Amino acid sequence: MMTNKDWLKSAGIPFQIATQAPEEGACCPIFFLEGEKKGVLWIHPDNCDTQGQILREASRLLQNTLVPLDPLEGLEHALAAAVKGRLSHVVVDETLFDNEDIFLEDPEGYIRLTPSNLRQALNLMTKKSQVRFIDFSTTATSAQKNKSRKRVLSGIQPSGDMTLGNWLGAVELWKKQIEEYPNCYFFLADLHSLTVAPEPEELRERIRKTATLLLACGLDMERAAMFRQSQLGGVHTELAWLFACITPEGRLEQMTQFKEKAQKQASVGTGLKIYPILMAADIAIYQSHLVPVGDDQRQHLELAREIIRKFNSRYGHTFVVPKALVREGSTARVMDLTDGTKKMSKSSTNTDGCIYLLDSPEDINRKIKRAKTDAIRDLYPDSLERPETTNLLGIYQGLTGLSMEAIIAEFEGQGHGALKKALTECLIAKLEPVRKRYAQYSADPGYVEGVLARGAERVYPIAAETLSKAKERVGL
Ligand code: AQP
Repeated sequence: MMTNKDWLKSAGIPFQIATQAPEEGACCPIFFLEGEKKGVLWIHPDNCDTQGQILREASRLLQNTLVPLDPLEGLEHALAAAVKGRLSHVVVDETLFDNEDIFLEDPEGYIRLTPSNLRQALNLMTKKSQVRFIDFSTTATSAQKNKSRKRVLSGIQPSGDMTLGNWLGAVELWKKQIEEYPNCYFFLADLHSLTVAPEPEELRERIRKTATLLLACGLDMERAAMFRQSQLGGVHTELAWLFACITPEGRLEQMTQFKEKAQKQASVGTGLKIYPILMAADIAIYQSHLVPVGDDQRQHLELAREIIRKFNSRYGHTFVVPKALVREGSTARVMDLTDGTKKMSKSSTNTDGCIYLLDSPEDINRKIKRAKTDAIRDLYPDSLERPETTNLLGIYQGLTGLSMEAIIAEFEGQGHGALKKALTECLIAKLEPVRKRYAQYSADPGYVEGVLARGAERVYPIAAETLSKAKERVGL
């Protein structure tokens, strides 16, 4: 019987036999789909837990036949069947091409292919079967493997006072990541915040305030690293230039955030448009695997993945292709209290629509009291018809961790007044320790500076190494 190696050899596809077993979870499993039609699915090991999506895709491709999913050991059945033209479909997870090496289990050991070898093999299959590429990895699942190797990176712009949106949508998620991953890097996107043209003194103060507030939120920066984007001698911007040279301008104009922010500015700086390129560089320079972001940043992250993949395919594998970690549920996008269709934003001019983390109990009370609602007495979420009520319920859910059913039951027959009262009490109680810790850290600016300096020192070697590799790849 023809083995994997025989087949690859006869097809003229270069491969290597790995002498050592790849690290755990690095082998690419293959699923054989047996329905009315037959197919093969190649999935990146990291994405195997997205079984629901895999099954949906498989059923769709196999024209809605119910598909049992059986892991296959080894490649030979799949390859042999494909060669003989017995497979109607080959479905390949695009994420496979993001790795420097692809490992396949073989009865005699491990076969190591490069992404271009895999492409060659697939090209041969195309002659007999329909080959489709599907990206199973746009967002990471909670069951990420090899956490100790994964780098988590996220940032925040010091473009105003931090809001409840930043807190529930990002910082609370960061706290969890620090507990789970030993390599978490958080940075102040001070270069990005120049896109809204702040006054220099104001920017300096906001940088100080944001760093202090992040510590006050309880982020353990002894375990994670916190630093300023502009602190590292230009490595972020230099990589951004390499990326700018391969990014089509038209993609930048499609970004929703650019369109929204450009509308608010009398004169639009180029920085606002190329913001996502700098973001791609921020992520790629640390070889980041996971990027926790609020729902509003999902589009930028998709573009970052596109840019990084383009660089990898043009110049050879250089960067890890990152995945978004988006907070699920109601707090993925916290909305403005006075307009439930607008995101709560720290740079918003309507301060009544935002709860800031340093708001006094009186401010919180006043803002929640004035928050827009509707005339329907019963409380239930409906984001299209009742965006403001949905937002208040969602914030309450984010703060209490209760299920929506439990919240609806809690306020049954009571209306918005009762919800607002409970929400106000909860917000005051949750933000009080943040305000206290903020006062403590503010009294010790040297400590905050020290955290930033240590963070920069920790991440700089990674950034410098990545940049020099990227420069070498492009011919510099
Ligand atoms: N309203 C929100 N709901 C959920 N998540 C949010 N984030 C921001 N607003 C919300 C998340 O907070 C992180 C840091 O955001 P950023 O500073 O990088 O920029 P942003 O997304 O543009 O946040 P703002 O507050 O709206 O800032 P400005 O007003 O300067 O544009 C990100 O992970 C973001 O998703």
